[in-house]
Amino acid sequence: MRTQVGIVGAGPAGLFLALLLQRAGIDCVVLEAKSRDYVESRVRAGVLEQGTVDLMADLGVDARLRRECMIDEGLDIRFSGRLIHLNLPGLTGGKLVHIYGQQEVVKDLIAARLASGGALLFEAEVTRLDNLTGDKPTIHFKHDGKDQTLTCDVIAGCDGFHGVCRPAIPADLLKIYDREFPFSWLGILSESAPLTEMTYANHDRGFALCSRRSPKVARLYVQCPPDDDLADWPDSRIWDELHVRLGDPGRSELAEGRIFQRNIAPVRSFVSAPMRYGRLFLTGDASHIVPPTGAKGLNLAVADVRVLSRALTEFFGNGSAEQLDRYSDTCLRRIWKVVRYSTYMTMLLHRPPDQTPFDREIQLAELDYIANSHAGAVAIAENYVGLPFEED
Ligand code: RFL
Ligand code: PHB
Repeated sequence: MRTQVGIVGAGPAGLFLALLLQRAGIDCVVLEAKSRDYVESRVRAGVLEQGTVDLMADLGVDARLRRECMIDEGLDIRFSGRLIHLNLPGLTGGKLVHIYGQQEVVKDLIAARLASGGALLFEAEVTRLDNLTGDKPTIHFKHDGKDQTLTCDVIAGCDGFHGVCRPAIPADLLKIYDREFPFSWLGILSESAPLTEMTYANHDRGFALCSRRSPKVARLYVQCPPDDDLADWPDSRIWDELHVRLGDPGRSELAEGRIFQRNIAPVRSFVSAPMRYGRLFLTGDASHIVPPTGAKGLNLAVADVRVLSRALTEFFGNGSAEQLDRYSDTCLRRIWKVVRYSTYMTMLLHRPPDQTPFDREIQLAELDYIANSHAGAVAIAENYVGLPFEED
């Protein structure tokens, strides 16, 4: 097999890239290790920045999003019995976010790719990359029980944090920045009405968050110790912690319902740079992870592929590698700002086990400052709705 761009991974990064390249008339093949059913039902993000929604509109894949998404104009932070309400349009000149599950985005992108006849192979696990510094890099993968190869002009590594593309870059050429926080997130989906606003809580017992997927489905998270597993968290314990941490000790505000999905995810900031090695370009979680407190991972993956698709359009259009050569630096400027914001929100809202009384007072003073400062409120709101694209 041969193609212009071999895309490893059919998460948001790989799928958005495939649709962008297809629109530019560039041939590409997407190889995904898991089954279609598996990737379409993987529950993760929910908050889409305007830039992500605009890109879906631009690609003509926003019809279901328009019908089913929820528009979020506010963000609440509860702490010490107090409430900070951030009115997003008021603080950002009219911007807001859309709530629409990542797996719904993924379903819409897969449907569009397959409807157009574009190549997208499921259960095609990439095992090895070859010849990355030559002009015909090769992908080795297993599909239908056979070892196969895909010869490309360029490879896009969109295979997430545990993929094979980042490890294909010689370790001595990568600078790794890694910060694992001493807590995880237990996340659930529940058949119950969510709170009316997106609500983050900093409580003495730890962080909690109430988001939603529909008026009848709540997406809820609580901070837990990093080595906890789901067996440590029977339903009653989850609800007890949610009520207390979200400031509902009388259990009258937050409705309970059947929990139909649950998982525990680590909280970490990770960046590997540069995002390029020869003809291999990394995007999204393959190259960086941000703590979920900022709700940015998917949006950052989309920002990377916007830059990469433009650079590849120039490269295949007139042979110029100028934008490709700047790809890593262009992306990393946004990435570090998003890592900064996500780390800031994480440290503002969680209770690390080793938090000193001094650190706790600083945290509460910061929340008090935001509650009373327009500048403090704007700084959160403008990052939450998504920073502008400087390269535009
Ligand atoms: P993905 O989604 O991990 O997709 C990578 C794909 O590559 C495949 N793959 C391979 N395919 C072929 N061969 C191999 N050898 C392969 N190895 C791997 C995988 O099967 C997979 O299909 O990465 P991508 O596309 O970069 O997308 C990144 C996002 O998924 C991620 O950043 C977000 O989910 C992060 N995130 C959030 N982001 C937001 O923008 N807003 C949010 O509200 C938000 N909430 C979250 C989150 C992540 C969370 N978890 C689970 C860590 C909430 C949580 C709890
Ligand atoms: C979600 O809806 O899954 C969600 C919302 C806000 C976050 C993270 C995840 O910060």
